[in-house]
Amino acid sequence: MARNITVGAAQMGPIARTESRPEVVERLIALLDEGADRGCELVVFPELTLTTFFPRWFIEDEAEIDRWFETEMPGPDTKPLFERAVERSVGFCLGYAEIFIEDDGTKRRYNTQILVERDGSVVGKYRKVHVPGHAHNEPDRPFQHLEPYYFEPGPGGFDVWKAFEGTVGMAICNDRRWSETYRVMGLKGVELILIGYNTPLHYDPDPQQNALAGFHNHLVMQSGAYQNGTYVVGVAKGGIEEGVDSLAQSVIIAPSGQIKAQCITTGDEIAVATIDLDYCSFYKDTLFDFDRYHQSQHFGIISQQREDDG
Ligand code: CDT
Repeated sequence: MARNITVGAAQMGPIARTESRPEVVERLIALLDEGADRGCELVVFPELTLTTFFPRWFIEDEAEIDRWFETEMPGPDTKPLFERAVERSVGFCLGYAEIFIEDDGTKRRYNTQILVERDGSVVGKYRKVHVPGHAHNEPDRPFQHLEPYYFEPGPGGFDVWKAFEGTVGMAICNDRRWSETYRVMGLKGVELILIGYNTPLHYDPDPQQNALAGFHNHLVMQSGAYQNGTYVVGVAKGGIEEGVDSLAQSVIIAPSGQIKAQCITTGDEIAVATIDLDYCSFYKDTLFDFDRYHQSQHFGIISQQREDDG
């Protein structure tokens, strides 16, 4: 028995600051169509897919900030993507900036990703937990990375959903560097983790890491896949966007840790692979059989450390 599903890593090239949502959605639909033509049942888009990576600018005016965020999904601009997905019977995963209003009126901003089934229904929403960069204006940097200024960490942690004939989880960009991200979903039986990313090739706090950006990107996702017996799809918004060069190299990784498909450009491109979700069990039922071998009693510190540090 095999549980085959064809997935596409729908990498995007740069999005200009002036590019409108409808223009971006046209690009997404073109990628979705190519994926559908190549047999995809699920297409994965990057982090903050709908706009340029706006956290590189310090914006003070609240109305101007709000313009980078979505208040509904689908909204008028994203509806055509949902409609085309239903027409082509292709599911998708989409990253965007979300404004969420609590019942008491509190306004929250998250870096969010949703999983949409082939019938257009939203089956899961994930809000980025690890929010990297700096919270204050630092105009002397070559460019800024103000995610903590714009987003609060998602309160929901790492969930998994029954979808696409398997168990699917999500993470966003910096989350992929933390082994706990994968392990929490691994303990919940994840078989396919979908990750969008925007990773500048220049890391200002320690530029000696710049040359290793591509290596580290694959290192963390391949390890996460192997150590948890799961597929990982990592999808970039790459290329030179508003003067900032970002990593591309989007990939589909097998539970063995091997790369099954990879984008070769830094622009809009889809890498496609047919994956057998049953293949996860070769790792989940052997070396990484958590029920038999995982010694969770030694790992309490992982969840206590933040509280202990105050
Ligand atoms: N978007 C995102 O999370 N990027 C980070 C780099 C930020 S460096 C301040 C990443 O881990 O790729």
